[in-house]
Amino acid sequence: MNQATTGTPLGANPARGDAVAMRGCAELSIVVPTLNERANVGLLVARLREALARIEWEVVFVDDDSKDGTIAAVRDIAAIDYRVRAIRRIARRGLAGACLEGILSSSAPIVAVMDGDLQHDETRLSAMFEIVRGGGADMVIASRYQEDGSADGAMTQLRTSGSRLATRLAQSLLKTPIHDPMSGFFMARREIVDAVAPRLSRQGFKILLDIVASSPAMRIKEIPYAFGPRLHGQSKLDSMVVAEYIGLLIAKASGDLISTRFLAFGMVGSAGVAVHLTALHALLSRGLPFAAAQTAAMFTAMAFNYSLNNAFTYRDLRRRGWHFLTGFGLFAALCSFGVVAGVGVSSLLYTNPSRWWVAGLAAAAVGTAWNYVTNSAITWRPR
Ligand SMILES: Nc1nc2c(ncn2[C@@H]2O[C@H](COP(=O)(O)OP(=O)(O)O)[C@@H](O)[C@H]2O)c(=O)[nH]1
Ligand SMILES: [Mg+2]
Repeated sequence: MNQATTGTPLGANPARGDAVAMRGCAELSIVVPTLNERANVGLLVARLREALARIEWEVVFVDDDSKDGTIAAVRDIAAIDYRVRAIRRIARRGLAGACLEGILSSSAPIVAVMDGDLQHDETRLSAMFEIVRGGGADMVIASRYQEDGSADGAMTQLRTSGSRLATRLAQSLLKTPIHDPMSGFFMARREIVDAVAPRLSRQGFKILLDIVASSPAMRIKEIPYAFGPRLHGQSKLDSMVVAEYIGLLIAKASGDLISTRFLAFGMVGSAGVAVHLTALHALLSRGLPFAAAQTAAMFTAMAFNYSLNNAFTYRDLRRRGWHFLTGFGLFAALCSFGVVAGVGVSSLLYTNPSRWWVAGLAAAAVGTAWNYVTNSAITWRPR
């Protein structure tokens, strides 16, 4: 029996005594990524209750298995407030991926992302909501750098300059007119995110930039806010975030041809070549026979590449403990095939001795592509 014949929501049959839940989903889903924010979540929910008194809202905390018991704190609040939900992610890291997962887990027609550390001014949410609901924009960004907005209370001089530089880079590379493409505080119509979700990077910090770059026809408005100081806990922004950010810019500027991960993999590979040559030189100068020196240098470079890739390139899928060791076995085996494939291609191309470098470059490209594709699919496959 369907809705047309029963006049009730799909699947429910009152004649059979089914209960019909008539409460629809919220009008606004707020996604809050958290990593060790136990001391902040209760206060944030209290502030949301006050700021959103006239809106049907829900909040989804997406926690990357914080060690400080953040998820337990969220569940305590959820036990008394049905609008509070929790997602606990295990063995995964990454702000962008957490935000995306939270958005995709929710159903409200309008979604927002904000930090869990009280640095984002929740009193701006209702104004943002009115703009999106009223059709004034597809997305509203709460911006730190408009006339009345400020970041004075929260950032050190170095971070302010770094953030401004990153903003300029984003603006010129992506040709985005927005003032604060680095903001982590925004709201959008659900369809906007749904449409581009499969293409968004799950690594890194900057999901907003990624959504904006992937949705050229979107109508955006910015409203100012004061970026407040962190009350409890510590910032998780580290130097890797800067590297990931540059990777994201290059990925977007190349129309997603070059992914952040591939770029990192390539950079680690280039550093590995230097390690290989240094080790080879050192071992040869100690009088080791060439074959032995070459084998030892190769393993040193592989161990170096594997460890660096595990720590940075695939930091969100990092292998630990016993899995670290088995992963090295996989990596070494796959890369050995990469050498064979590279040598095969270069011998096919090596027809003219004066163009030796063409064959050499082709070997490096084929080897790198093989290593990247197979190791992404096997050694660091998403678990
Ligand atoms: N789920 C999840 N949340 C994160 C991660 N890194 C940071 N966060 C959260 O993202 C928000 C912004 O991070 P924060 O360290 O305050 O960045 P900052 O304000 O730029 O210094 C906070 O709510 C953090 O708890 C992560 O890897 N996973
Ligand atoms: Mg913060």
